[in-house]
Amino acid sequence: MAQQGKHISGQEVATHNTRQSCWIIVHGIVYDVTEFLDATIGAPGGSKIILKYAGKDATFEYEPIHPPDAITTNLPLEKHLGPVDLDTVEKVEIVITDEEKARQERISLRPALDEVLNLHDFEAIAKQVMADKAWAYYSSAADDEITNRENHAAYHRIWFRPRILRDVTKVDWSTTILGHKSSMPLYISATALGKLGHPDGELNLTKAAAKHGVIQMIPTLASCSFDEIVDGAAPGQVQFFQLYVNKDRNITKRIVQHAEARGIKGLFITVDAPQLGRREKDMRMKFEAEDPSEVSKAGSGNVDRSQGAARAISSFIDPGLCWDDLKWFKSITSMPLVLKGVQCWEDALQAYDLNLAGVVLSNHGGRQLDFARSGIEILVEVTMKLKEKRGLTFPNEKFQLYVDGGVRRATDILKAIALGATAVGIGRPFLYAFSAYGPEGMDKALQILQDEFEMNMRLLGAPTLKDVVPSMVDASNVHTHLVSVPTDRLYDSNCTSHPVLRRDII
Ligand code: 173
Repeated sequence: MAQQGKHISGQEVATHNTRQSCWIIVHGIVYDVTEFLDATIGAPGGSKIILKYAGKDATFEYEPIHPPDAITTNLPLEKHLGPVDLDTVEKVEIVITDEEKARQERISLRPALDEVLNLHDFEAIAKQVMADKAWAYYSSAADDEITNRENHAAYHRIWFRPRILRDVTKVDWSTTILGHKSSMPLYISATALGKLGHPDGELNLTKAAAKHGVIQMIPTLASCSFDEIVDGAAPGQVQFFQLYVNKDRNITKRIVQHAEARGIKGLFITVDAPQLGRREKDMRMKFEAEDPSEVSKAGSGNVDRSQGAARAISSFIDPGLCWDDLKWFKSITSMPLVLKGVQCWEDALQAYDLNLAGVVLSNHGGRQLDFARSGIEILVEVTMKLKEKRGLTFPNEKFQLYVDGGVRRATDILKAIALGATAVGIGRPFLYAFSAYGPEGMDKALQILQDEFEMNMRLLGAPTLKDVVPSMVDASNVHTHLVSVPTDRLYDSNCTSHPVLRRDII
């Protein structure tokens, strides 16, 4: 053990390179992570990735994924062994693989940002230029990815009934969400691990949100720390917070009260993830990245090969969370409470009866239960039943309905507004925008949506969002699940991408 005030030598750290005694260096500090290897909060990739860096400097691997304070807050103080003498630390060789060189080449060949015309384009380009691991994590969805496809497909079953000869010289698509101004009826939904796509991670979203006057929902599992994201906001910028509820309610209480103290204006409690879904693309990526020699060298007998990035860091989430807990939430915070991941009218009604501020009708971007219905389909039954049971009409100031999943166009959003949503959440498209083009990409994504709103409001004959009413859409087919599926993505590009099965690389 190092003495107080003295730097630990790289040679000493290097001797602690096994599962029995595992030290790592992050940002010049030595940590004893031996007990951490089996702990519930592991790194993406599990103990395997930590063991790869046993006795070495892990900063390079740690940096893109974790908030700077993740290790310091999760590891007991006595395991913080002190500063290392960096001159004596063997440099971790960063090997630039052929694959990475090819990726850099593809980045240099990206279309100019001017050529990006819609949010789909960002996805196609991100697929080409993102690191494999990052693409697999962001794009993957549960099981056969049927719900993931359905989320967007459901919007194709809703058609417009535009009105004519209305004065649409001026159109205004601004609104309020939980009482806060938003330039568009959308918010940036919470998505984990922003630094996988770009070194500035979630701050790309914060900055663009400020510029365009939209609200960002900060995720529990951001790569930037919560405070960095709040500090990155402009004066008066409104932010919400998405919460994963920890088994240790004291941790949850601390997080929630800190969020409120820092000015967060709404708490979105995720209720659709008592266990994380199987995202096989993500899981398979980890499996392929396995280097058996490294693992056996590090003396590990029980490497968990089945984890993807998400599953590996999600075990703190409490599967015991239930309706009774909501009273407790009300006792610890006065932020408006919204349930994120409601999937039927019965649960929406219960949330209303508990005086919550609203619900997000969502299946978690198709990443949880496959064959869960799309948010837009659920919206139709929720508005109908809440009218029938409680006489409510929507949009409703007191109990707001939000929808997320599959939103790619302002027309999608206008359909949701016509059917009673206050706003929609958008997640993946913004990740793709900043992964492909950094902050300018995110700015462009929001500008595209602004432009689409302007045109579509005019073509719909709706000067304001109040004029976007149920009779402007035909949603009579929304519950019809018979849709043609152009290609089976799981078969075409997921299962068959395993090296043993792969004939050609797409
Ligand atoms: O969808 C996700 O990937 C997600 O919500 C999550 C949950 C836990 C850890 C990382 C991501």
